[in-house]
Amino acid sequence: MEKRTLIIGDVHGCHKELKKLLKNVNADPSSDRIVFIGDLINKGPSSRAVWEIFRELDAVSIMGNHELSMLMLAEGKLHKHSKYFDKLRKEFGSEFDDFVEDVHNWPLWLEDHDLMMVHGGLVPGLHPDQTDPWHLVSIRTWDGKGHDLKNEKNPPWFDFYEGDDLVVFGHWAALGGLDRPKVIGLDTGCVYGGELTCLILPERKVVRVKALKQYAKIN
Ligand SMILES: [Mn+2]
Repeated sequence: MEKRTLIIGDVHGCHKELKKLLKNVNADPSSDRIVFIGDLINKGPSSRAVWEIFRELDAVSIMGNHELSMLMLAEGKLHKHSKYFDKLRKEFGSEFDDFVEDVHNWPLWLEDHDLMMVHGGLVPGLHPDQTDPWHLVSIRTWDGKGHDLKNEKNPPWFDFYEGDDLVVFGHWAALGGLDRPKVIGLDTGCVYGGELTCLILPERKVVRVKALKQYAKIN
């Protein structure tokens, strides 16, 4: 049997729901390839518990906007106050440096045969290696220039997508998931009281678990 690839949507600290989802799909690190689509941290109950599960699974994760901001703050490349950053430092304590080092190695996208995984999405006409990392982790809509990536008056980035790869992304909880022949959205807003989603390839099966509660307000 072909090895399964399990791709998990935006967890945002929802460790209980993650455990349940992994159980429901019978995730097995010795036989499954397990990929997170990014934004494992912040907003929800425990970023650290999610990271610990992630490490036990020997999984890989794509960089999310929350991880990229955290890295830039940790490396002193971004100067702004972040309540998330202070909270992460406190929560991870002596493990914080290991956590940052781990995240530092996460890819901005993963391309594998006919599969492309990215947290936000693809800028029309550009391969990810030609794209600004911030755009990859945060794009929702496309204005033709890249100045405003989340104006819902503009069309979503995936309306422009004409490639052959199956693109799997997260980041856009308000969509409630997306299922098009060549584009699958996995953020179903667990931390906002929605669901946590896992896509199983190659069968293209979607498994969801309901959030135990609403942990944050959607913005
Ligand atoms: Mn995100």
